[in-house]
Amino acid sequence: MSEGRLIVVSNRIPTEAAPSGGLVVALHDALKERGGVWIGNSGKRVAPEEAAKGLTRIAADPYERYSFDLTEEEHDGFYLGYANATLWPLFHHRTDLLEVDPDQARVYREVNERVAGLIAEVVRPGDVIWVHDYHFLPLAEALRRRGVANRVGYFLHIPFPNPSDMPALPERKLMPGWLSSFDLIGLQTKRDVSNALDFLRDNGAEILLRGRLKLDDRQFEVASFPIGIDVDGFIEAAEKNADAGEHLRLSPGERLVLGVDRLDYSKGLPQRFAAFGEYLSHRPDPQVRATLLQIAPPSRENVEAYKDIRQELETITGRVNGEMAELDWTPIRYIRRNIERDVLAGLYRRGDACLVTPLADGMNLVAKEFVAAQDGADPGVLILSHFAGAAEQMDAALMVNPYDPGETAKAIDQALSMPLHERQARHLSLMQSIRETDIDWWTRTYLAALQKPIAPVGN
Ligand code: ADQ
Repeated sequence: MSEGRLIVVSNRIPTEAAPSGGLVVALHDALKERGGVWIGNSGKRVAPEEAAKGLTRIAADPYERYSFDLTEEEHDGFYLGYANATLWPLFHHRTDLLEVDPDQARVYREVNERVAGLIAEVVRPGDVIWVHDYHFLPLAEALRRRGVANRVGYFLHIPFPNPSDMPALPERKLMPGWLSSFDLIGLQTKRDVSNALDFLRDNGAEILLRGRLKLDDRQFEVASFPIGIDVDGFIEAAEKNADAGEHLRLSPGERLVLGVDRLDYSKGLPQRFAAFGEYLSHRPDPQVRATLLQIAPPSRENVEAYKDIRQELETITGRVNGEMAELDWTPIRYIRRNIERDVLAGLYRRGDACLVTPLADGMNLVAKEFVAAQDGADPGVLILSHFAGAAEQMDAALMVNPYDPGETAKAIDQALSMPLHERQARHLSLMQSIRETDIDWWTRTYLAALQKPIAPVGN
């Protein structure tokens, strides 16, 4: 086991002394424990002279945090452009939305070069570097070019693309070199691993052992590490905030179906709203009142493909509510802002069902949070898309094809009429699965694999 520090690189860096949010807290704990450095984007946009100044130390204790700023051009080309208008759609199987823009691709690579230069200044022999997500695909290659020989790991939070979609990316020829410059590529699911292996094999990599590859002179590994949540922390928050549902002023007997997502076309929201409308029109007992509470704060509003989805959702909400609402009942309630985590935990607990119906999703932590927040004596039911990474582990959920509103509508009916013993049995099984790979398991297992020196296989 290496004695060096842990250096975490992620797009955004938490600025508060005690950050919140599952992933951020897990990385915070790992850094606190072994000492280290976190490097990320401040979120500030500055003039080029200002950005060129490099890293700003924003905290020194219990570990060092450094941020870098982006210029306006970098924010547009690196973040809004290549990361979110090219890679995001490609990796979520939406090549129809993919933007091709050579300037954005250039800026993406330039930012990665600049960040590699900043890391090279702080790294010491023995340190291990852990890079997060699709913003930094070329980072290890840029580090290697600067002579950084440390262990460098990568974790991709979103799905690995289907190899058959890869030709839509003009920079696809660079991808094998980007990936093979890391020592360990962590992916969410087995399906992602199999896509990555297929792609790398088709592009000249030799598979030495399961998960161990060789490309040119480099050996590296690819494996799945399904991300989890802080299960006990979430249970505690849900219990403490069990009265959060009272704010909703539901009428007696009214059923609550929840949806919680960033407003993103990958989350299948229009299909979900249509399915809920279909459930209401066909429900066997018209006396049953169910409300869909959808919490969906906007994200990446400056990316073209995100503009239509908001409009589309407002139209469906208007249609369903227009047809179904009563004086004292609004079937779809759509909240477009962030809700405090603790309140969210309490709302989950009040939910009779939760719709997690993405068209593509790396993992989806909402599915795990909803399960953790339930009262085991009278739990709500998780309705889960086959296309969420979480589906590989959470097979005791009601599984649906999110493209089929009829099937999802039936699942809503089944969830809301499910006998207590079945709800309890499903919940117990789901709790087991989220405990097995919780967030501590994830950081520990990933870091153990990253630190393990690999003995070269073959020649
Ligand atoms: P996301 O696409 O952001 O994450 P998800 O995994 O569901 O998706 O995580 C969202 C987080 O934000 C959850 O913790 C949720 O509670 C919180 N959240 C969502 N809406 C909120 C709201 N209105 N108010 C407050 N909090 C809200 C990416 C990948 C996922 C992968 C994660 C982690 O796209 O597939 O699971 O990273 O690896």
